[in-house]
Amino acid sequence: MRRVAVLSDIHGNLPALAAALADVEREDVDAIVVPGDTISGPWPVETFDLLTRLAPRVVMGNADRLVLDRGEQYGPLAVWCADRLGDERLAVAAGWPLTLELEVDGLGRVLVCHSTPASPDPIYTRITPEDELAELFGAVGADVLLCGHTHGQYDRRLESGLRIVNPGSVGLPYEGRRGAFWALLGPDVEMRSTEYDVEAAVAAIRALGAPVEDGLLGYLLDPPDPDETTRFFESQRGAA
Ligand SMILES: [Mn+2]
Repeated sequence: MRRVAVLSDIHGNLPALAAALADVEREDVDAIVVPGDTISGPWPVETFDLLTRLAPRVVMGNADRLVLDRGEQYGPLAVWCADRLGDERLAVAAGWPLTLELEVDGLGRVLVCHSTPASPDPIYTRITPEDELAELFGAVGADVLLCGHTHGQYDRRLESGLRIVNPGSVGLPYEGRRGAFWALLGPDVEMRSTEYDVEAAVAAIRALGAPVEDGLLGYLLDPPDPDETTRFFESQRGAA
């Protein structure tokens, strides 16, 4: 493929997705790739249906898995989303793979997953030591590992030659500034962000009555600093 738009960690944030897609439309892409955490959030149905019309290539995220499992460990949101999505959409989501592969001009073989090829759960960051990454991943038979999960953009080349690209989060970025964050692949990696009206989105989420925690709405309005977030995630690694 020549040019690919990557929209990760949308987390059911429809206004953010719509804003990013308006930018994507101007880029003449061959495909849209979604590295997971798509349907857990305030607009699960609208997000799913809007994406479905664009026929993206989607992988399973940990929060998607939680919706499918109707898990309650992080509050009522997963069950609320599952109830709204209904059986047909959930059956499609249940078929999302853990990994997918594509070939992108200028980048080579790209392996897409939410966290690691084996699991959408592990936390690692742009500063995780390379020997620990090697333990997490094993051998990755690709030139680029395209992931999501930690909601911050980075593009890291390991000594092994593997390049790890995280496009950040469309729906819940930890970038220290507001926006919908995404990336364009091919022939290089271009990190992008699209502004949208976050105040209006948060007001709409409150009006919906979606059981989104106040803390998450606070992150939308006042996005966490990326370096602090990275240090926090590093402190949590292995703790789960
Ligand atoms: Mn995730």
